[in-house]
Amino acid sequence: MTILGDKEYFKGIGEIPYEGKGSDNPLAFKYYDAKKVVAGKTMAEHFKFAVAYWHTFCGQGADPFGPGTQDFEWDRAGDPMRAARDKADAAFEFISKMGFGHFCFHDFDLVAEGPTLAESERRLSGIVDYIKQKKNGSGIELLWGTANCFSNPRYMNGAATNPDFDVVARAGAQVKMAIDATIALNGENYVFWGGREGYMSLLNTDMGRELDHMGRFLEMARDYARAQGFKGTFFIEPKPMEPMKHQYDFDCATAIGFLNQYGLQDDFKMNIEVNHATLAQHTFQHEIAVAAKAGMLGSMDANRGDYQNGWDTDQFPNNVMELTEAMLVFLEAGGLQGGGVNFDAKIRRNSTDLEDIFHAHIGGADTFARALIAADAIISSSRYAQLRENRYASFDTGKGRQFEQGKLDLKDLYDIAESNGEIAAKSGKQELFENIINQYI
Ligand code: XUL
Ligand code: CO
Repeated sequence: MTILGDKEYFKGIGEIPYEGKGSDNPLAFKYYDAKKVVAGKTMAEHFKFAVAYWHTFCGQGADPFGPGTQDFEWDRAGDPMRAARDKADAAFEFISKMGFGHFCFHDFDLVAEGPTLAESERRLSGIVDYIKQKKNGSGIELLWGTANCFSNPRYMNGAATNPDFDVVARAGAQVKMAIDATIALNGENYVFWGGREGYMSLLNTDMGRELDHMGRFLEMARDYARAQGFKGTFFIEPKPMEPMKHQYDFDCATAIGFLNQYGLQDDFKMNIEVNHATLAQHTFQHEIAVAAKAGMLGSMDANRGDYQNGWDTDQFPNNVMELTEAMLVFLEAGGLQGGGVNFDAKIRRNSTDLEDIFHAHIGGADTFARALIAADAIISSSRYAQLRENRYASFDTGKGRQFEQGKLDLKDLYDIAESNGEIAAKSGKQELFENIINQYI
């Protein structure tokens, strides 16, 4: 089997070349040069760009007000296995033409869920065998797999946190099968996004019990995967709301606290999504910084929200300024631990051409690349790092140093304050910092 299936889906579009910022070719990278070394690693190594199966090959542009608008050829076969193979052919053709090395999936992105658990498992193992052959020698790897435990109506009250044990067991079966599929495809990581793990109303919810169930469920999943020889990292993908009013993995700080409480901190890290950070009233770089501080900066779901509305619009990244700020934290943290940058983003409903999918991913990769180059230059050539360090200079010597070393007590602080008298104002210089970012973009 070749990367291209029997049929070419993206006709007239070849491999996307890097042509540099002077190029006017809409089907070329202007900044993303996979082999270019920035801060000691190639761009391909820094990012490990992944294509999200669900948005790119399953979504058809439906919104709450109307059905899909995107009628793509791989979606037309009636038979579920035929349709799944067509989709895999289209996926591998697209990923290889983009020159990316990874993809991510939910179990039932690969193939439609069957009417019974046994039939679903039969379908899943059939398509996993097919994709395994396609992967062979292609250079395309699975960044992570996950289970969709939120779309089926059975999960309307949650999956691992459902008040009905039978639903929890069903979710467990699904996660087991998704872990099996991930391992069979040599997946590098496994993700949990708790879409319906939360509540709509606390009136009918025993939150403490649900959190305990979630902790136990994740422990079981980890133990099962490890027993099967899975060496990768598990990621929690925080999101504060949508579909639930309140989700338990609200943001990185909440999810990290949860992992520590349930003894899961050595096997799990964060998968941070830009639009989820925004919904939690955080910036993306805030979430990266929180995860990095805990040693849990695992992976990223790249996208962006919309400033004029408050939901998860999953648009492709295009804001260089914001992403440069994020890349500063990313580089200073030493990059991602095991994960990569997954484009959890979709073309707009009225983008209905096949080439729109290419434009979207090219733009996303170029924005990341441009931000990385700028952030690296800021760290290595500007006064940014020094200016920030200077703000903390009073902790480098004398009493400040003793404070950091734990050598002072509260009475010592009192004595120091008393002898100091009034303190002179020291500017935070935010505008200067902002100007430095602008200068290097
Ligand atoms: C939903 C979302 C998911 C996860 C995987 O907002 O981001 O697609 O990335 O389940
Ligand atoms: Co996501």
